[in-house]
Amino acid sequence: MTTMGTALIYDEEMTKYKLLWVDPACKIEVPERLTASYEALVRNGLADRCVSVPVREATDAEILRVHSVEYLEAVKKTPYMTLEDLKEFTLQYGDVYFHPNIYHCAKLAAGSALQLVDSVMTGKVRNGIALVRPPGHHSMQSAANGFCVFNNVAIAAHYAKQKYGVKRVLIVDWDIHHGQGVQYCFEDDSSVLYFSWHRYEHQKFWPNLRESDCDSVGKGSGTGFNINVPWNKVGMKNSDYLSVFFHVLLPAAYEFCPDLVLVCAGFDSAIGDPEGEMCATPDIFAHLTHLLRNLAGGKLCAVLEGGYNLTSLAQSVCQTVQTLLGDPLPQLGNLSGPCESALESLQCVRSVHRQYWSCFKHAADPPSFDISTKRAKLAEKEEERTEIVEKEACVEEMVWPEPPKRVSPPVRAALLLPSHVACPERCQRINASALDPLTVSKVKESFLKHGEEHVALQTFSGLITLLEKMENNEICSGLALVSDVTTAMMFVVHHVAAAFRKRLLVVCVGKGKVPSHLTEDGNLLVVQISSEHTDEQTSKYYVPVCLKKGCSDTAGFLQVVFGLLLPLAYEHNPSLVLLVRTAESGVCDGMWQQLTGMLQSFAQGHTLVLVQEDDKACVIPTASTLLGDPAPPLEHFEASLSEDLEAVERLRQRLQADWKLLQMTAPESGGTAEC
Ligand code: Q7Y
Ligand code: ZN
Repeated sequence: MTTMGTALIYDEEMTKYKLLWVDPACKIEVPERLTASYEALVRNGLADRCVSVPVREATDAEILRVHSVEYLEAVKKTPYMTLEDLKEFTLQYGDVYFHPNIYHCAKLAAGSALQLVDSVMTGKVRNGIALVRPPGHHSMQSAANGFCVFNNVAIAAHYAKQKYGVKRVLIVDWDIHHGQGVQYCFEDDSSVLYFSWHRYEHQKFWPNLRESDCDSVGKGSGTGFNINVPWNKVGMKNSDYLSVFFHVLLPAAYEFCPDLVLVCAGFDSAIGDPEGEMCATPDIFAHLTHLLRNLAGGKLCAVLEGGYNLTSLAQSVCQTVQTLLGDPLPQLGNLSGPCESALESLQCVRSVHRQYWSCFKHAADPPSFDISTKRAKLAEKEEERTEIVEKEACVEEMVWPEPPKRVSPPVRAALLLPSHVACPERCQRINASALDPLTVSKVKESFLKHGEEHVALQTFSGLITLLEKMENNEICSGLALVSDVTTAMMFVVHHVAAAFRKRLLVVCVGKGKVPSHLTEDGNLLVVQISSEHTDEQTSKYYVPVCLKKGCSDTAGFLQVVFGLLLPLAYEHNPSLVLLVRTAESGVCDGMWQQLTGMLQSFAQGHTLVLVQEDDKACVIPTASTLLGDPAPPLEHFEASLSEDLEAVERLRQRLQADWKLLQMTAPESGGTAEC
């Protein structure tokens, strides 16, 4: 596969409608939302790097897959209405406004989503984003709602199924509002998994629906295919969002195994937004996008929904697009654990879904306190009005640093290979340079077995070159095919500690000795996944995971990746990742590529992969992933052994006191969660 692009759909026409009368609820939905986003993409040189795809109008037939004839016919009349008629027409719906040009724009918005689906499904591009107005996710079969006229993403999901025979569509709605329109549309449909997180505050936040709570799981054959995560407090942070991805969305999404991912990409969930009042920073969207990038072979279509702070919106859009383009991810610093309220939500969602998804089979019971009591209690407190006013004032003044520029090193992947192994396309071959005499003597002393000196010295020198080039940001990632992977790993760990004092994450796949004795200073975190039982350890920096069936157990492996590895790695925040595949690791290429891809979330993509020489068949797939190609989708897999899941769960419980991102249950207080 050659490098494939990212589609960008934008048309100025969609800025050509606005609110024509006074309505405080609607005044935030302005044309500048689109121009600010697009101009930021242009300013950062991102628009130029995308494939520009033209808009089109959705046809009546396409719109009618989701909406009723009566509703479509009614909206069709709005271009001819007087101002008074438009106001009158608007009144029958909630939190939306009409304008003589909005019908045209709504057809373009839906059509943009369809153009995006076409571009991705025909392979013209790998992924893409559509910057559209009006948004879509609140609009229902026969009603406009929440600034939405036609349900762009729902229409796109139907279209993908019908035109391309897509069997399973995942819709990720990271907008801060519940896309009830999407939920209603696919409630009884098991071919569409709808995930939404949303500000809820025990039903006190708009649209105040009982069915936005986490116990709305879908109906009929669609039962289990609707996942709602309510946020019951404002001020949620990056850690809260990531926790929900690790412990809810990603396990379910991988088990669902979508052929296409659609994102209701609303950015009112970002800091500074007057609607969301959350505190997640724009760079979180780089990570959310990346974490979805290896589903469905990378086929991802993001369609703009909300986002009302123009600065926050524009930054978030840029972060999303830059990840779609495959640029290295920004490091997310100082992550804490999820707050107590987020933990309550996590626990509720996982417990209601444990009967539908095998990844949640061992989820804890729901929190012991009665949620409905809590809701009632909250309803009593009516002095909350003043509190809300204060909060809004605070949001106005919200400031956050602009995300730093994400720079791509000139070389994406550099390879250290024995001369008889060909270097794959698009990669750079690294030649070992001469080592200085001091290093040579040190290396000889500590690492060399007798008789292999020449080969090993060359390897070590090559590894040092790779590390230095990464340190200088000349290359992004490296892959070394070595004759003794264990020694090479020990060498790299020692060298990194001595020369760079970096925070290092070592992920070792397969059996063998690991540098577990070097973890005292907190700079080194070692996670080993193998079929080998290791004695119970007490260090928080050495995490040996045993899977009975080894790394070929896809479900077990994913449980480890989402439940342990990613949370640990995000919290450790390494500046270098060392990924090691020992001989006979048993890991299949598909899983290995998923792992390699996901680990590029860290250290601005600086990953050094070590592979045993006789495993040379994996050089091409590994290099492809390091170059940014999405991993192929995993084939259907069996649920993993109960005893493995229980062992992973025990490990998680042991570690969660030290690593807060591993937490997925609320403390047994039943009290008032504070954020
Ligand atoms: C719809 C939206 C779509 C609270 C007032 C309630 C609700 C406005 C609808 C929002 N301050 N306003 O943003 S993504
Ligand atoms: Zn929204």
